[in-house]
Amino acid sequence: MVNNDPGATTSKNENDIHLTLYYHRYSFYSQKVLLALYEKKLEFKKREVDITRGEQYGSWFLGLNPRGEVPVLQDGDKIIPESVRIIDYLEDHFNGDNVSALVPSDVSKKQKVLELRRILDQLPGNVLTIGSFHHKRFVDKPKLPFIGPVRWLLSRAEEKSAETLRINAEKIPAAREVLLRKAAAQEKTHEIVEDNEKFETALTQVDKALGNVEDALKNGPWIGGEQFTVADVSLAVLLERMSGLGLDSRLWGEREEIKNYYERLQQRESFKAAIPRGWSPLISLIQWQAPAAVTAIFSAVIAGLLIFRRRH
Ligand SMILES: N[C@@H](CCC(=O)N[C@@H](CS)C(=O)NCC(=O)O)C(=O)O
Repeated sequence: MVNNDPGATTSKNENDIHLTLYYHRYSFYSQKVLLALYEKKLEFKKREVDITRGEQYGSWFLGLNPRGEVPVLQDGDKIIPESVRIIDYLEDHFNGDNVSALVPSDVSKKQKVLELRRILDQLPGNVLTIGSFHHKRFVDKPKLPFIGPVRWLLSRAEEKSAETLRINAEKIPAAREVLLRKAAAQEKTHEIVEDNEKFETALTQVDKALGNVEDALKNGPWIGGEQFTVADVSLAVLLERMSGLGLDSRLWGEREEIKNYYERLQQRESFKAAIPRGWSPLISLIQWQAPAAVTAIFSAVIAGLLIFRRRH
């Protein structure tokens, strides 16, 4: 089942498509899976879950993923949550002619690529995302959707988020445990992002990792060499987020390899298809500004959409 149109959502014969992706277009983790699916040119159905309005805590979705998080992949009667697990599943089950492999077949290259992915996936992106709203001195020219009013809104929503998650935990018994866990995690994150020193430590950690990426890219064009791999999937979405937040000049303003790599990414069809561009992200965020949705903005956008937390 190969899809030659990277932006296509459906095939002519829906019955032939066994893969369904439950996702949200601005979700960091969903974007990784979309990028992998488009790279592999697999046909799949998309079902957007409105995590800005709590659809992830509806019983139908909790049945798919009790954590109440996108992305989730359904392959026939198999349900696979967690972005890394989904990407590995795709890699294990969909290979062969016309399907790009995202993991090198050479054993030592494979190890290197998987190690790079592990390092990239562990970076404290959640802290940088939320922290960049507080520590403005590191931010230079943020891009859509992270511009002025949105930053202000997200920052305000973030302060109340743990409390909101606890209130929702009482309202949605089926998701009580998971919401209480998220509230506790959010309290910890909030403490870190408010602390200058801890925020700078997180920034240094990403900076150091990107120093190694810069060296690796000297043997590019992709991070593992000639082949676009799962490590590029992680790096691409990370760079896109950092650039959106306005941390790009700080993190790779002086790194020519990463600059050129990021340019190359923008030309790639899979990347264009996976990452929404233009005004639509901003319009969506503004639509969420209705008072009742401020809660959702935090829990979905900050705690979820923007969080890189690795919980698998
Ligand atoms: N470890 C998970 C994280 C998934 C995640 O945090 N998803 C966010 C969107 S990026 C979500 O669905 N958040 C909704 C919520 O927490 O209420 C993965 O890798 O897929």
